[in-house]
Amino acid sequence: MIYDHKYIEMSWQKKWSDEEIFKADIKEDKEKFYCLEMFPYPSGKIHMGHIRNYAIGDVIARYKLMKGYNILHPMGWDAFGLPAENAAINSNIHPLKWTSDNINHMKEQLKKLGISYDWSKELTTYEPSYYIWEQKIFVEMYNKGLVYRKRTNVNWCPECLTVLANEQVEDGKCWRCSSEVQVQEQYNWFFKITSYAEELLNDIDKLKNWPPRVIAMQKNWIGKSIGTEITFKIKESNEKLEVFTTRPDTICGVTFMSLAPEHQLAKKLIAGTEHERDGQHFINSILKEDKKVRIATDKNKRGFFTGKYAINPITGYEVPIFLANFVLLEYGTGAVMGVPAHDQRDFEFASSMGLEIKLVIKPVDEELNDPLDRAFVGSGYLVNSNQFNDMDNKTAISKIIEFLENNRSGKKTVNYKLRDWCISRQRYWGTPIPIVYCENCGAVPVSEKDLPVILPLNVKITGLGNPLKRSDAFINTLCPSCGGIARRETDTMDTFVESSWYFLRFCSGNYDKAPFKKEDVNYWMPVDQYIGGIEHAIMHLLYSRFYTKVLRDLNYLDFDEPFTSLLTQGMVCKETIKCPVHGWLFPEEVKDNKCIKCSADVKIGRIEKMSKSKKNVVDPDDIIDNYGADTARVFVLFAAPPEKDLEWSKEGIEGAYRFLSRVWRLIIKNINLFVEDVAHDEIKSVFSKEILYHQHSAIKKVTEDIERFQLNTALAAIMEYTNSLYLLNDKLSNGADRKLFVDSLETLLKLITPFSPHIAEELWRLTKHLDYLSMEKWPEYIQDFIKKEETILVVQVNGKVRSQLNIPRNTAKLEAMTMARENEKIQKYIKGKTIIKEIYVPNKLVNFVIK
Ligand code: ANZ
Ligand code: ZN
Repeated sequence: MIYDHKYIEMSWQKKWSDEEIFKADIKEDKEKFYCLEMFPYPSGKIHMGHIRNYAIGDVIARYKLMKGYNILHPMGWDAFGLPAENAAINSNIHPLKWTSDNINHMKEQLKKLGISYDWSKELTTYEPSYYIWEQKIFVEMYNKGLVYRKRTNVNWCPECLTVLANEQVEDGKCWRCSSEVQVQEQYNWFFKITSYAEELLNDIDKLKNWPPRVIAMQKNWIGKSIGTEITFKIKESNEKLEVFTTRPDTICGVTFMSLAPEHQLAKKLIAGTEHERDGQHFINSILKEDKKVRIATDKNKRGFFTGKYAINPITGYEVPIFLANFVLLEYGTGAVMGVPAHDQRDFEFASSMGLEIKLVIKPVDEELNDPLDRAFVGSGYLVNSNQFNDMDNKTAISKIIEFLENNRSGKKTVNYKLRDWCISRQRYWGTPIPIVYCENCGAVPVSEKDLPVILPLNVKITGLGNPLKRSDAFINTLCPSCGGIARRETDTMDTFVESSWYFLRFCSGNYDKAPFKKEDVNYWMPVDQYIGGIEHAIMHLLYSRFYTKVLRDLNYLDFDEPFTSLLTQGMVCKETIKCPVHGWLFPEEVKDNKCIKCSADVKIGRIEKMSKSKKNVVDPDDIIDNYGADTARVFVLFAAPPEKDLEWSKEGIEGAYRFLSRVWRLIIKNINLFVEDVAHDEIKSVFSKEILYHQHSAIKKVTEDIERFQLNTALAAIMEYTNSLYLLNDKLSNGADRKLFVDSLETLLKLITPFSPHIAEELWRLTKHLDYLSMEKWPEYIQDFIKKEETILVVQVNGKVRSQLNIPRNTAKLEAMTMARENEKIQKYIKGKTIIKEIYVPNKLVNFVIK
């Protein structure tokens, strides 16, 4: 009987699906386990990264199922978003058709992997039955004051004709199309995520099973900072300048002020002065700079003197006010008091502008260069600071705050780097924002009974602007409040909104009375294991955490955090080939290490993340066709621990296939043992104990490794176990041992089930089992069988007994000899001598012959 993976995989996928064995239902008497992989964007085809993500998830889901948990393991489609619209522009296919075709294809591919999904809960975010609830929640958030509309400077991509979130701007370029991002002022809708900043930060403590790296990224993004807001009067003006500082102790060292060029005071300060034109020019030039570059310490500081002065509330000194590129509008108050002696950016700015550098903190046991060659940022005591002189700077902070508060020119504050979430997109293929604009009433949310606001399918997508703006049928409506003529909002929601709650919707399948049932989410949530890429470490996870808290406050659910445990899997990489003339090449474009186009020597070997542009992708379909899904799964799981990058190799695939074939042959050649009727005698023989030893050691190792997500070493242990079974197989004799051996073969099949479920099920059925192996109980190990019996090893030197050691029975020769040689007593005899012969009798004796 040969291992016919194609037939086996097809037939088991059909059985599992026909009998719905992975269908999830609430069972109050059972402990639940919600296993979730980040749902994919239906871009067209499954890639190796998906296979890895889903294979890892499936091992965990199937393992927990066998451990007796009630499992929820769903799958769906993050189906709104730009690529569909771009496909419409480029190939004139409707986004709906493009996306749904992709979904159908990818679903076929996914089904061929044999993942234990409950497909009955499948969801697709472009369905009105999904986004209706998103719109309802939007309205509820609006009514609660968690949504607002504001005119802001936004990052505008001139290519995609859309606003980009800060996170979507990379090096001043659009993350999608790499065009230069522009700054534009326009109305946008925001979710008030900042009102949850403190809770989002504090609740990180509840995320015990999240990777430390992701936790650090979340904390950083929220960016809490405790400081002081100080008010400086502006000379000969009624205006005031508010700054945010974490170092009020340095206030007497302020020698200039700097303002974000976008600050509302910037234009006012220069208006009507001789500086106006140059200042405006300066402002425009800064707006184009990338914000990350602006605040970097090593980048050129640029400033523009406004001609105005600010007055220090403590010293009364007057200092010049600048507009400066390194001050950002979004942080603090958008204005900074410049203390060049104690802040490196200010130091660089002052140095390049020729401004005064005034030392106000001196270290206790260190001499500073005079003049300073860089800012002194350490602690010390105050100098040049009037009544605060000689105080240590920690004390001075509270004293200065006290002084400022008494004089109404300052107060303690907390600042967060986190900004409100801009959720509007000037795009067609998304959830319509359920707002109408009425001449009398202004912006009014759509009434609940009129939801969903359906995205019209009948529109022309030309690539220019938002097609909804040209759809009269969509735009024209009546005001829900006064019944007058009104126009619909044409912005749609950021697709991150859909992915902020899909995991909740899964709990109630396709429920049509509400986004989900409270009792369902309270049973299934939080997700016990979430698995996905590190690229979602910030936005998606933060937004989902925020949305969960909002829904809690809207009384939809009773918990605070959506994901108990998070695993971020590494990338799938492969060697690349590069021609000095033609760039990246496919393997077919190379012959004898030369480019077939130009015969130049190519460079082979740089390992890169698989990507179409680098021509190093592998099509999962080919592997599944040629080797089978089980092989593909075993390969990706064995080649690296889940969180590390994985390097593709053909040898690896072939190795995985050989391993599965070995398992296949082992069972097939013993198939008759499974029907033999032998008594289960007492376990007495040494051989029986050996079988049990290997069996239970394997159970222990594989179980513990899966629990720790060491899926690669779990597989290594299974491979080792398979080898042991082959060796034991040759020594099989009496009836009792045969029974035990059958049992240990069954254990092997159970252990491989989460990794390669199809072959496991097939062999289970071939060995006369009628139930699904996928539903069998996970084996438990018995500690007693793993303990190795001890034996006394006599150690001689030149034939005389010099020591005796207790060692585990059947210790390998090398190990036994090492223990004997390193024994203290023996060392006395052999140290400095040459061993000319070593005699070894297993389990009994070692003799060193020395000279
Ligand atoms: C004066 C000062 C003196 C400062 C000193 C630091 C050291 P964190 O810790 O990240 O919260 N700052 C404030 N608002 C800013 C903005 N909009 N753009 C750029 N920089 C801004 O940083 C707080 C410090 O960053 C503040 O404290 C301010 O500089 C600067 F010896 O004020 B400091
Ligand atoms: Zn109205």
